[in-house]
Amino acid sequence: MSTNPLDKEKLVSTLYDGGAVAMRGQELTPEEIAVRLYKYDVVAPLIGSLDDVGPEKIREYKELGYIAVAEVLDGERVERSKEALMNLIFEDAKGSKIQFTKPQDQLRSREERELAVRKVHEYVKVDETLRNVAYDPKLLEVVRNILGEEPVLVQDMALLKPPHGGGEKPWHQDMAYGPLAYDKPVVGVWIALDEAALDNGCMHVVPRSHMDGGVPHYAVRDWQICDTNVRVECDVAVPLPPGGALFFHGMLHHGTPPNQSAKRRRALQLHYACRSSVKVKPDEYKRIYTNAMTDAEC
Ligand SMILES: O=C(O)CCC(=O)C(=O)O
Repeated sequence: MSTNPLDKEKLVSTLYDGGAVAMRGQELTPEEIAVRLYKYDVVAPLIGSLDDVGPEKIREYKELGYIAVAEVLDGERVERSKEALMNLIFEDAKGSKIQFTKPQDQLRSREERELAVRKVHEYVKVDETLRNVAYDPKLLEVVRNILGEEPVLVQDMALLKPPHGGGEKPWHQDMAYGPLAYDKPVVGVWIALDEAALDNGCMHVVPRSHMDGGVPHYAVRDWQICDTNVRVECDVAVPLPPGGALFFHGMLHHGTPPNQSAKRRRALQLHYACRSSVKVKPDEYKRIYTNAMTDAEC
């Protein structure tokens, strides 16, 4: 791959502030991405429910960097959460933020509008149903046991990967994104609202990769780990039923392949930090998560 053409100082401050950055463009087709950058033969086991997440499962989280739970939300809460999300997209965003992949004036039908939404964020402050998911006492208890102290919700988003071409989220560490760059680990909770399966872009993880600490990210197809630095051979896929959730360490290498199926793939993603955490300073962020100091190329 070619040298990053972006101004490094500007890139680092934009990323640290949570802004979008210009990417180099697509060099692989979605089909190539799906087969070359992901594996589908090893699948994570599921723990039944949040009640089953005892000390042994917390130890497993610490060792592997993740655990997956089959039922975090029951069927009724899944339906209500999807309805709440669709109301934000179609009725009234109420101050939440919606990211479209196409200009809105080109979206003529309801279906076109829904399929063009990639992300809805900051919904917790405006929607009660979704707020109740983020502050679910049993979910918070698991996060508290993982962190070993009181969790603080620091980010809430919904990620929609539409049928027939919803794009990949390349391999990355969540803490490499400025708003999550804290001095202590953050915990991500990714909750499937539709079934997240091998063919519609479920989560994929590299077990134990959180132990590597922060690694440099590059502006390629997204803010991501260089494709050649991903241990694809260790990929474990995490298919989930609706209402199932992945709890994962903020430095775990993870990604999602494109959705080439005819099915929707909608998910909520919540991030929690320790109450005592502080953000790393921009220079520290630059040293850990970028190549600005080493000039190592992707
Ligand atoms: O839901 C997805 O496709 C990817 C989610 C993710 O890893 C992220 O946004 O950090």
